Amino acid sequence: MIKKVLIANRGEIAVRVIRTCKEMGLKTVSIYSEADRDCMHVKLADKSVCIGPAEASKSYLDIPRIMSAIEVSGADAVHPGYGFLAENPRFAEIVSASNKIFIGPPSHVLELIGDKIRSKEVAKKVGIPLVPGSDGCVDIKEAIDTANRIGYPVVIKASAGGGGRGIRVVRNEKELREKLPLAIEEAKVAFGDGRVYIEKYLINPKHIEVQVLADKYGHVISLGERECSIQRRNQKLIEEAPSISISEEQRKQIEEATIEFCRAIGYEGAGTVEFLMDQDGNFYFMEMNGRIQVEHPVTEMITGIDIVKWQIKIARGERLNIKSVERRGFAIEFRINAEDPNNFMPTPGKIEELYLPGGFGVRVDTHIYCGYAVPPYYDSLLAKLIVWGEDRKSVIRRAKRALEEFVISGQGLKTNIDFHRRVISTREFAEGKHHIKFIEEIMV
Ligand code: MV4
Repeated sequence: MIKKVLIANRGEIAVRVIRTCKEMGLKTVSIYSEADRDCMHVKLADKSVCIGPAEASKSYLDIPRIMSAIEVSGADAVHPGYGFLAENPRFAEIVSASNKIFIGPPSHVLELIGDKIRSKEVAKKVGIPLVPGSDGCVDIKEAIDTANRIGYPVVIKASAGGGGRGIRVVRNEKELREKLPLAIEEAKVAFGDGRVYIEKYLINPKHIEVQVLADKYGHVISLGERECSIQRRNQKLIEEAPSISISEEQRKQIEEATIEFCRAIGYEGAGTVEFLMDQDGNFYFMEMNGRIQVEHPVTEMITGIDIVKWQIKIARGERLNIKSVERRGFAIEFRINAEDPNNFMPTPGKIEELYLPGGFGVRVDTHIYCGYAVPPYYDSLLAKLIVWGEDRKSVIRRAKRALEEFVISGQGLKTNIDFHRRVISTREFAEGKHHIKFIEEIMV
């Protein structure tokens, strides 16, 4: 049974989770650092525990402090949100060993999907296409042999990396000889695991991911794909569902591949399988993410399914009794960041004026309010604007309208609201021709 949930996170996702807990009749406990006393998640929860100083390593990332907060508050479950400890197998294990419920996949599953080499082995075994590359981890000799076989450019990836961390592109053998030892060293330092592998580097692919729910009894369902190609330096900026770049046939294929993968690893909870699609429309498995994602609302908007609610239901042992998932219309999410639109540097500061957009088909997930001071210690996400429309043309029109209504201002505070308006006004975006290098190459 779950009666009281501790939310081991901050910002908009903590608020998002608290809202669903309340609707389910569950008590909520929030945790906060000394920099977050005035945060919305602290105000909304039934109870709050200060867990330490501003630095994340001494607060939101500090497992003993969070375990103490769970103990003193009497919470019986923990929702980790995204980032921080969300995919940390050790945290999941400690929570379970303390007879508390971790709202997420089991520790051993997090361990497996955190290991990109093992994940790719499973994907290969169940017949999911992989980018041509090395068979597992490589030393310098195997790396050169692989690159000669598949052709340059190739990409070096850290097995313990993911989400764009620990990736290096190399264009010839000389570069490979230089960069492979650096990549191994860097992976050892960053992840405590120096294993790296090689893949053919895809030119201007699209990033497409599939959202799943899986219960404890082997039922896995797909909630459809999201297209997340509008990003900069591995920070997604705009996500949408469904993708307008794939056919019904391709959709069926990636959804089936995703379900096969989740079955093979005994996945539990909400999760996402990431693919890259090359310019000829071929799909390749990249990795699986075992958390609620920032962009989950676009899937909620087209399916009407509350993904956080299902995370909790699955964690308390309920069966996935969703017969079929209807999908209706199109949804787009814009990440509104406190950043300078020219150099993308964070611009923390106090919010002095705030007008949120609203109206039919508009959802805003945010923790900010007038008078709130955005602290410099954490990520710069201020709000997510999610817009729904019957077809893609109308969702873009509605998005323009909602972005125009959106006002956030304050001393020194800048946002990327106008940048979003420029992106969705491009022909490439309208036609769905954007790819992962769109911002760097076209929006300069
Ligand atoms: C790639 C790639 C090109 N070729 N793999 C970065 C995130 C990680 N999940 C996979 N990533 C990439 N893998 C091959 N073989 C380009 C990227 C990539 C990327 C992918 C999705 C979204 C944004 C990206 C930004 C830079 C690089």
